[in-house]
Amino acid sequence: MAFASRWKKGPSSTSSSRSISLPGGSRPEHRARHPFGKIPAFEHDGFRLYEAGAITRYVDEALPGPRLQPEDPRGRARMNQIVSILDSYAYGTLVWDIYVERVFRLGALGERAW
Ligand SMILES: N[C@@H](CCC(=O)N[C@@H](CS)C(=O)NCC(=O)O)C(=O)O
Repeated sequence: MAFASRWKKGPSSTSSSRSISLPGGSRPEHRARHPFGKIPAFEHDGFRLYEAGAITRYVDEALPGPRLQPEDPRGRARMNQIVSILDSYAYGTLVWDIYVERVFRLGALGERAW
């Protein structure tokens, strides 16, 4: 979600996507950007932020480009409901059970992440 929003807005910010699943946990420089050692971690003009929802909404509001969120309250509420459903009920299956197991681990992207 955070990466998709950056892609739609353009490359004027940085975020960390390197593998953090290293023996011993995430690197100290990553911990400085995300105290829980997770991804994504994001920086824009010296402003650091973590948590995908916060990053995505910031990208939408602070960066130029097409609006990513519906303008009307009901449309935004529906969007937030869908994001929450995906985070709460679909994330584990989609990311860890399917993407990580079948794409990442099997090297479908041309390299092994760990
Ligand atoms: N609530 C956080 C969740 C962050 C999160 O769990 N990220 C996952 C990847 S999508 C992660 O870093 N997993 C690796 C790990 O837990 O070691 C957010 O929305 O940014």
